[in-house]
Amino acid sequence: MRILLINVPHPSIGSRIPDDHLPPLGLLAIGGPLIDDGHEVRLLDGEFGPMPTADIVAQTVAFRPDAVLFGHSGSTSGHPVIAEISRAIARALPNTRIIYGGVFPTYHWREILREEPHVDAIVRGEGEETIRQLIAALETQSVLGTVRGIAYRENGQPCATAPAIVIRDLDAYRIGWELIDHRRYTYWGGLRAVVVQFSRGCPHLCNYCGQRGFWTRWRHRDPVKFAAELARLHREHGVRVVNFADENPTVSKKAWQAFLEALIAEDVPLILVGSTRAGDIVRDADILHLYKRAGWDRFLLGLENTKGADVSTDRQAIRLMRQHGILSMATWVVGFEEETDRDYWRGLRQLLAHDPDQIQMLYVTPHRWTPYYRLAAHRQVIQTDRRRWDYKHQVLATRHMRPWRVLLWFKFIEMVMQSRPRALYRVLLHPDRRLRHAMRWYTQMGRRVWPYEIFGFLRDPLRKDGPTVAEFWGAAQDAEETSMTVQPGRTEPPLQVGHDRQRKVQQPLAIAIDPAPAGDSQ
Ligand code: B12
Ligand code: SF4
Repeated sequence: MRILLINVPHPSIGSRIPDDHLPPLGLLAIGGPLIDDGHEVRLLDGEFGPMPTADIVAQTVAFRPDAVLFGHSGSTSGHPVIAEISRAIARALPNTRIIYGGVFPTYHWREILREEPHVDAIVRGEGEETIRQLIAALETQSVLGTVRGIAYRENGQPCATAPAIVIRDLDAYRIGWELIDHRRYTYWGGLRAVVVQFSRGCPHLCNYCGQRGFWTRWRHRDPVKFAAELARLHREHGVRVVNFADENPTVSKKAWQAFLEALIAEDVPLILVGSTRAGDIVRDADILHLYKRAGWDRFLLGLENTKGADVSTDRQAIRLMRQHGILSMATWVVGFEEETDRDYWRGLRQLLAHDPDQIQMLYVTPHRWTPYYRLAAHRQVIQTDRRRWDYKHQVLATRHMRPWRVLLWFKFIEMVMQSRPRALYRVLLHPDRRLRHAMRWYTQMGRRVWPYEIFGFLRDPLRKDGPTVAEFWGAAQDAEETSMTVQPGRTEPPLQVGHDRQRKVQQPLAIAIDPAPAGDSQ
């Protein structure tokens, strides 16, 4: 089959502010297995430019694909753009199949299949094996109901098939790196870059996060093979920066140390950046020198209420990272219902005491598949443009503070944190040249984000009479999420096709049929 993967231009800060663009790992991850199955696969990356819809349609028509595949990592806020572009492509190429995957469609399949008749099928959960099966079924015109892990229409009604089986061996599916020209993709201020995943999932259960539900169980790639792949990307394609897509790559100290040692042995000058938990940094105090030798320059840490570590662990982690020459970027979430000026003041003081190198302020954004959604279901939505549900816009009203006041605090905290003497010293005079570059690059982006966000606040109308979260997005779906891991000893449920309306208890998104505990953690 001729298959076109489309990465649409995303309207968010993460896509529009930096001059850099990272490769769309999710699409490359499904592209590799499809190429290996003998399909002719291309990637059209609309983030460059950004490409107007008309150009994307014209290039798609020129390729004459049998199937067009959509997915975006900024999934919820990217959906309106995917809806618009996929509709336009379906109009131009009515016989081409439109397939959609990723986090948002995984959970919003019912609405999408009801409201967007041009979408033929949705892949739910991790896509590598499922897309192979789906394309094979389309090619041989088999019944789609036999393909696990998809949603489609049967007799005009949206329905989902049995959950896909969790991929046990992540090394069995390769990334379709040949789909990109590495010279186009950069990060960290113009350095050639890739996004990779060492592991999938997370064993923790933070209530606002959907990682555990989506990936089902924590798994990791073979540490030595993974290090070899990074080294190859450097040697053959000149890649300098590796951005880890893992939420929690360090869950297993044993596997992580094996990876660090393997990468050190490869002796490649890579810059590694990603996220981890403060508790894992403290746990790994004795091997942090290996982190640095392998190339780690920065970790993003969710502070206190966002990653479940306590305040002293957060502070200790930041201190340990500094001792080892690793930058800390702290995320701080605002917009909780009862917040007052006093909370912001306290938060600022706590951030100052933590003294992270960089901060990223975010607005709490309830996704329907997380337990937090139930807690926020009654809250009033003030931002009904779904493209703005990207953590960088206030989407929910708070009881005691008007949105302009929240924004003032948001910007004030950022300003204090980035312009205090210690931060300025690190930006201007950091003794480590690599880290000085990183600090300067981030500060430059911050300077561009500021007017963008303030202009956006003035431009985008906020609703005073908005719906509640439950009215806006519909019923909670965390039951679907929490039922995703099959307990040891339980067997695989039978394959069945059913319509969502008749189902009271949601079916799991994916099942793990291996009863071993997640990964080889700890
Ligand atoms: C790397 C990353 C980025 C990179 C993006 C690089 C790139 N070009 O993709 C950068 C830093 C630029 C970024 C920016 C943003 N990001 Co981001 N990002 C991530 C991160 C850390 C990893 C994403 C990833 O690559 N995962 C690994 C791949 C393999 O998984 P995947 O994309 O889900 O794909 C798999 C399946 O979903 C499925 N699949 C996906 N697409 C498709 C398509 C088809 C057809 C099929 C069949 C299957 C399929 O198969 C794939 C393989 O199994 C996640 C957090 C996380 N750990 O997941 C956040 C995350 C995806 N980002 C998020 C957000 C909000 C954003 C921004 C909107 C932030 C902002 N305000 O600017 C922007 C959006 C712009 C953008 N370019 O993505 C949210 C999305 C939440 C949501 N539900 O919408 C996440 C989940 C973070 C979070 N904790 O909430 N991001
Ligand atoms: S927020 Fe982080 S630690 Fe918590 S469940 Fe999500 S990925 Fe895991």
